Amino acid sequence: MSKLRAKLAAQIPVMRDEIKKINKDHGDLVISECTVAQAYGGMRGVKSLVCDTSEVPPDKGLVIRGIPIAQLTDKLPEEILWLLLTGELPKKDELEDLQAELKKRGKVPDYVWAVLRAMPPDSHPMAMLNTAILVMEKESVFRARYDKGMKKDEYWDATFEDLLNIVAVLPAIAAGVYRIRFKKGDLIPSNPKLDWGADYVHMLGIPDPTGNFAKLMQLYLTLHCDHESGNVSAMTGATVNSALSDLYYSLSAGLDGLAGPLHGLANQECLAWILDTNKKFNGSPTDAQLKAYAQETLSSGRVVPGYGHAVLRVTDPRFDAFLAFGKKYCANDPVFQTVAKVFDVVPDVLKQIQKIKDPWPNVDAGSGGLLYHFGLTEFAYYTVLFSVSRALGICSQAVVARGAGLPITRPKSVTTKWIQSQIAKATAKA
Ligand code: NMX
Ligand code: MLT
Repeated sequence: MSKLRAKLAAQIPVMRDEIKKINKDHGDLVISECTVAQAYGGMRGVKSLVCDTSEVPPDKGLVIRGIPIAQLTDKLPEEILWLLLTGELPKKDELEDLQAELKKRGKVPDYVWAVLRAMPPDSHPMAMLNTAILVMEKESVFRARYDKGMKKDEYWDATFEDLLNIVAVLPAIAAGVYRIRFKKGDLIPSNPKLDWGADYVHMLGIPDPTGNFAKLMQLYLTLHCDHESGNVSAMTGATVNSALSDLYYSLSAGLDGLAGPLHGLANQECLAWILDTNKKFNGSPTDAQLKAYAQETLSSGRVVPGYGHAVLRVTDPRFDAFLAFGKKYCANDPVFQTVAKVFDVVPDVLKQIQKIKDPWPNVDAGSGGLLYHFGLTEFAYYTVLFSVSRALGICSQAVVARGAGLPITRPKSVTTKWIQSQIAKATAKA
């Protein structure tokens, strides 16, 4: 038994009993309400999900198992995966055990490459990634065991098997998507000596003479790993998984949500906006030019990508981490300089618009300029990088949810007529 599985096998029954007791003793305690505006407004702020892998306090940003993300920026993604699942950082031997386990499972089935090569050459990289994950569904340990009558308290273990198998092959698949979609030549075989993130960098095949691109990717893969469970991709993945659709189905579905421009695709949109700005003004714009361009974007009915958030009310600490990286490694790059200038200028523009609740940058405002600097210039690919990292969170959330024995997700919808009848009743009483 791997060390991580052994740890989970010890923790999960305790967690399940704890949750049972909370429900039995305090199941009626009200923790949230839902107003009409929230029902029509994307359920913003309604506390109706439980997620133990991470939380996002609006005034702090991402906290993973009690540790703010700013304190985790030097960690490897494998360490983060262990932390998400168990609430602890792994010891050296535990980390090595997990890394060896992932290496053992790293062979991508040949049919995945056949499917990816058969896709239209102008397919979006996210459609390719999610198709590759979905086409591997036949490998699901969960489905195989379920078909043989697996018991409910074993669901987490089969989901964990799927997690390991998916996480192990994801870097090779994502690198393959890059090389096939952007015609970069042959696939590059995995290097068994490298850790998970470094191997991904190696398989992408982007020249990295200074080693700084690899450093950026380590940071990138750590920063994007999880963001509690109310965001579109996590909530979708969790909902699909709650129907006992296995992780191949649920991760692929969740990442379909990440491919939207208001969610993970904002990183692609954001870099496009920055490059347009530099093009329009023949290089880094002045503050006044930038302000006018942001206003023009807003008055044309578009969003300023990379800015705003449904939960955060401060600068995203993940953006801060990227900004600090850029200042250290590519301070003179004109694209990075524009990214930094947008941060100086745009929040004040957004603050003028009353309806915008968060004028500050989110994670997607900072990443693209850095990737571009280090030679990853195909920005339609950026959400795939986000996905490789976010798979750690979505898959961990599923293992924890199946461990907790959570039921199928099924909230109640109401009709507009019903809401009108409630309004009539409330008005009559007043
Ligand atoms: N530019 C222009 N308008 C904005 C922006 C922005 N950056 N942020 C919010 N608004 C608008 C929003 O569209 C809404 O307008 P309307 O009522 O006409 O529909 C209004 O302000 C109120 O929105 P909020 O309550 O502040 O934000 P909400 O929680 O609805 O949405 C986002 C959150 C993230 C979807 C929104 O801020 C946005 O569209 N930002 C730009 C896209 C982006 O960067 N997304 C990435 C999020 C992070 N991620 O990786 O997923
Ligand atoms: C994320 O990382 O998922 C985004 O910041 C979106 C969110 O949390 O709503």
